[in-house]
Amino acid sequence: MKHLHQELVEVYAFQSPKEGKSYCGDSYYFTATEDYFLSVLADGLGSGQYAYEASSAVADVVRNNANDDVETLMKSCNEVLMQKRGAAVAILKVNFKTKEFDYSCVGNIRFYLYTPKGKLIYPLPVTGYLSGRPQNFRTQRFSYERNSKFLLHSDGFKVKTSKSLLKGCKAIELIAKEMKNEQQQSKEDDSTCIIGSLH
Ligand SMILES: [Mn+2]
Repeated sequence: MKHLHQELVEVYAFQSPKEGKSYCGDSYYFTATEDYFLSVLADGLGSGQYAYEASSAVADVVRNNANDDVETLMKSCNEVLMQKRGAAVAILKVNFKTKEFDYSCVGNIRFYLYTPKGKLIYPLPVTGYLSGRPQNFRTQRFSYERNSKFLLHSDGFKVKTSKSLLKGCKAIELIAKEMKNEQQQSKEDDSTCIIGSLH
């Protein structure tokens, strides 16, 4: 599992390829500074090498332009997918100072955030996928409270208990481990899960 731990954010991520594939068609990236946490998850269309090439190009664009805002990053992701297989793309950027986050998604990637009081924030994606064609985005801004937990996952990630795990008060490390163990049984699609808590 990949792990990032800073004063204001802790994140775990894990992924697995579709059964029999050497490439995972999902790619992700995350980083944190003093001011923000940024994460992208991309699910390349189909599976295998060409799905990987599309999704990893998206992850690279976000890595190389981490200071951009979410709307600008989504546009850059769309551009890089021209001449490639398309991808579902979700970008999350958390502003630690204002305690707000921006989120935008095109395609079948899911995001949930639970506040410690149990309020659920669940922005719906724009349907479709990015492929370099002109595209409208729906970038939304929400506020969050300290100790909110979030989950960002591709459609291949299927864990029945994820919502109840997030709502509970277990440490994020334990939740990530439980989800990973439950996940290992299903390999019908590339699967990626990014789970974190905001402090
Ligand atoms: Mn998928």
